[in-house]
Amino acid sequence: MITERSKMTALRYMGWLTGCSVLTAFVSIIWQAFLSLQSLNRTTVLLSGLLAIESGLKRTAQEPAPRVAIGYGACTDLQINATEFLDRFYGRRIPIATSAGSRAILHNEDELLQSFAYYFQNGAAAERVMANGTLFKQLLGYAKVMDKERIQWYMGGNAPLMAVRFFMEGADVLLGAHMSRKLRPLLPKEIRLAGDEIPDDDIHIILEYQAGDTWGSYVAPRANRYILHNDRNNPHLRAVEQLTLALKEYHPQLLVVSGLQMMDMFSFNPGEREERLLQVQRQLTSQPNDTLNHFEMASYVELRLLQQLRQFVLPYVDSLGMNEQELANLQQVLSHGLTTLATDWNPRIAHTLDLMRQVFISLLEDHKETSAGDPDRRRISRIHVHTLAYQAILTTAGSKWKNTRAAAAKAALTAHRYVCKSQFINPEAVQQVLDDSFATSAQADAPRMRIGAASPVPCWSEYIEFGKQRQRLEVEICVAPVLVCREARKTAGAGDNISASGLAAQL
Ligand SMILES: *[C@@H]1O[C@H](CO)[C@@H](O)[C@H](O)[C@H]1NC(C)=O
Ligand SMILES: *[C@@H]1O[C@H](CO)[C@@H](O)[C@H](O)[C@H]1NC(C)=O
Ligand SMILES: *[C@@H]1O[C@H](CO)[C@@H](O)[C@H](O)[C@H]1NC(C)=O
Ligand SMILES: CC(=O)N[C@H]1CO[C@H](CO)[C@@H](O)[C@@H]1O
Repeated sequence: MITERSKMTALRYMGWLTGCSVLTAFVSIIWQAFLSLQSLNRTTVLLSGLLAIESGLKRTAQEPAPRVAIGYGACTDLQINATEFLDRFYGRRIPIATSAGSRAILHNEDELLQSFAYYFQNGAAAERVMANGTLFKQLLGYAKVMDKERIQWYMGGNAPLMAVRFFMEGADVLLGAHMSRKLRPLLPKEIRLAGDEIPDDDIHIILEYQAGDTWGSYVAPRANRYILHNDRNNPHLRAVEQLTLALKEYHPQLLVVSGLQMMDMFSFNPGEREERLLQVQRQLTSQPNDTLNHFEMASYVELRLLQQLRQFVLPYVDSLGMNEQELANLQQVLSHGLTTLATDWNPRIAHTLDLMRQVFISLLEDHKETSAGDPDRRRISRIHVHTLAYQAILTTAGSKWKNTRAAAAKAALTAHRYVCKSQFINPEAVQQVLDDSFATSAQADAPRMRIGAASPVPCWSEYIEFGKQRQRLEVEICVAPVLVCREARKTAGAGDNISASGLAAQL
């Protein structure tokens, strides 16, 4: 039997417990609020820092617009929600993601689903050839029966997207591309076009997903896209010759080469691809030495094509732009003659910087070995790597590239504006991915840099050693934090906007 007294004790004890948990909850709410306020405060500080650096880039009315030329190709992008599309048309057919999914060329539905699973679970961007024209048409047909609000058509292709971004940054732009009468009006009329009118543009199917989207048991770790194409025009770089001709008159400060990832071997007879790449090389080498040449990397899967880039393109450019996947891949090709599979989607800054140094050194060494016999070769002087969380730009000290810090800030802001689809940056919609400081290399004694109110975009100088004689070259490196959007709206084409805005700031 329970006595009155023990009842009282129990009640008192419970009251005390309740009091305790109320207090705990209260403290934890305050603590959460404090933490989120702190992070909001930090975001606001970084944002105003980035905006202040960006505002220093305004050109005066007297300064002539920089002239930029860009090749090659254009297409129409058909953007769809990846998981909705696959669930609707392929239902329960969810394969096991294995490295077999990394194949470059797809021939049937099984290969498509395997390949998508592989990249989706890694959150890695991918661009693949659907060699089966029947299946590609079928997929387009499927997309078209989806609700009108569910699919979106855009102008696509690296070259036109970069061209528009350069134009928006105030440049005078020449674009080398063939386009249909339907596509041309989507390009600002001020952009000059070197290329023919064609009846139909190539179409790219862009399967987009957000961080946390699920497909079967797979969960995407970050927002990204998976691109499928079956191009007839783009692989052949049909506008190269017309652009070369137009360049003679145009004399740009910057020539950008992009879109070469479309040159899949399945589109060519033996020897034909080398012929086309040789045309690109001729275009690059026919530029006067006051035109800077830039090559925009992309997702390359075929080792042979990467080796051909090393032979025909890389020796003739001053600058390279790429994302973290493309950097890892290029580093593997240059150092070990291999390609990599999908890598970490959010690599540490130290790791990315080390890969950038390795790529830079490989290219300097290639240059040193071969430039004596070929005066047209250029020595690399700029590498821009964009990742979800930061922008890193390396430039040779004393080179023609101006404003490296502002270029990194600009690229970081463009990344945010693009992915959030908003010109206005709302600190509450932003997620911090970076810590307050980072190591500049994975080596044990590497200095650390702080990212904060005093330096939202840390920059520093260092010496890069290369060659057997340990030659030294001074470089400047800047790293800008990206204010990552909590809810990604659009990722396809982000790289084009980001790279172009960084380049425009450096002319
Ligand atoms: C191409 O795709 C169609 C439609 O899915 C399929 O029936 C056909 O077998 C595929 N062809 C090859 C060579 O795989
Ligand atoms: C796709 O649709 C699903 C379900 O309708 C949704 O949860 C997901 O966030 C969407 N993804 C994108 C990229 O819009
Ligand atoms: C650039 O080319 C001009 C004319 O061909 C030449 O006189 C000049 O020395 C070159 N400049 C450099 C930096 O190579
Ligand atoms: C935010 C941002 O820069 N978005 C632009 C990216 O480029 C396209 C054109 O290629 C513009 O329409 C976007 O406004």
